[in-house]
Amino acid sequence: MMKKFDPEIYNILRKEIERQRNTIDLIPSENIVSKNVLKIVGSIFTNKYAEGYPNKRYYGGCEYVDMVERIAVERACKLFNSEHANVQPHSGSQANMAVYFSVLKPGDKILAMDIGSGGHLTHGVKVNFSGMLYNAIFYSVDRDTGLLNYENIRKIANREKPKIIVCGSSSYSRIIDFEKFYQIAKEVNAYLLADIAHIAGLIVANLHPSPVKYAEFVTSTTHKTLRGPRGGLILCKKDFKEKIDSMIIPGIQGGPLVHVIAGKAVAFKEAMTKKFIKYQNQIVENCKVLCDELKKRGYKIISDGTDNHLFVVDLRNKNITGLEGQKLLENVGIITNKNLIPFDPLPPSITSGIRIGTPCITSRGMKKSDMVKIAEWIDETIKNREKENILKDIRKKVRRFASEFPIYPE
Ligand code: DSN
Repeated sequence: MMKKFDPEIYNILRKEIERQRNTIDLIPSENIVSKNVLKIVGSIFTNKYAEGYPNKRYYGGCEYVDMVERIAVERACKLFNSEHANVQPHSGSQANMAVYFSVLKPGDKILAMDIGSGGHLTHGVKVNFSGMLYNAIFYSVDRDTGLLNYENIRKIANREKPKIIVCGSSSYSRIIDFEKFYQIAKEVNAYLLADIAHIAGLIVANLHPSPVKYAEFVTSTTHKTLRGPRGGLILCKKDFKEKIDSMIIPGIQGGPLVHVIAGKAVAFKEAMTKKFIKYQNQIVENCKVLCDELKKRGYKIISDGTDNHLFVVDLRNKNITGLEGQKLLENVGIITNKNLIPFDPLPPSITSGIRIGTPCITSRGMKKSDMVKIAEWIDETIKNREKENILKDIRKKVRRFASEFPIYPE
């Protein structure tokens, strides 16, 4: 039907399906959802307006929507052992915005990780609302080790007395000590916001410590390691329940995306299974192998390794920029993203690094032995960047290899 009515969009969709099938996706923030999540997100729940919360809606006809949202909230609380959950944020950015708007006034001080070290746009970057509205100051990773230096963070916090401390990262490949962040926040009487967008799945599987018992606020997306639909989530202590809920609606959002909330509920249920725990373990194992294989081939990794689902490669010793690396790899069907390295001399549009992660390829069923092949193709591509005949051969191999793995996991 779609093919007949709108061949233009239909054909683009076919092409995107082929692209996803025939490439190796190493972007750590991407994943592929289960058939169940895909189905419910494409369901008639998309038709319903439901501004408000269960039993307190501005629209009639919400009896089933109420059931879905209640289940999603209950499952999120159970999964993360949280006192309260709000499942309505459309994205991680809106989740962070709701937290800031709940407890900060314009001009208040935020202390967060700088973007080169792995912080996110919404952690106070100047061009983002968080940097425009608030006085953002930053901590970085240690220049020599690429690791968080908690003593240094403590010093900055004591000197600057921020109103909120933000921890959590989009490209830090090591364990984050949330307890230490909590101690620092308490010392300076700051709120603690832990943004676990990247590591939420790992936390569920106990492969990374959880910040939930420490931080007043925990925000996340639901589509990265958590492998749910594209969306956001806020977990908070019950004392902040009213503030957070009323900041999401009517504060910064209108009607919730009910079809996405239903998808979140299904994804949370999936995340409670043994299969999910096994999947998370495989992500981390794959990531370590891929990282080690690249190191063996002379690649410099920020912090010299990984404890989680991602790592950042410093490409300077290979004499290419992040942008060039991303393009070269994309040309053979390996999808990565250029990424700032700590203290990067190059701007974010070019960068000196690329970020690599394994959530997506692990969802497709790739295992440790496949990581060796992928590392070899990455290296061969970068080494032979001017030899079109070799690149052509790699492109063919990547395509054949990738197409054997499903893009619709059960
Ligand atoms: N864009 C996400 C990522 O790639 O990490 C963060 O929002």
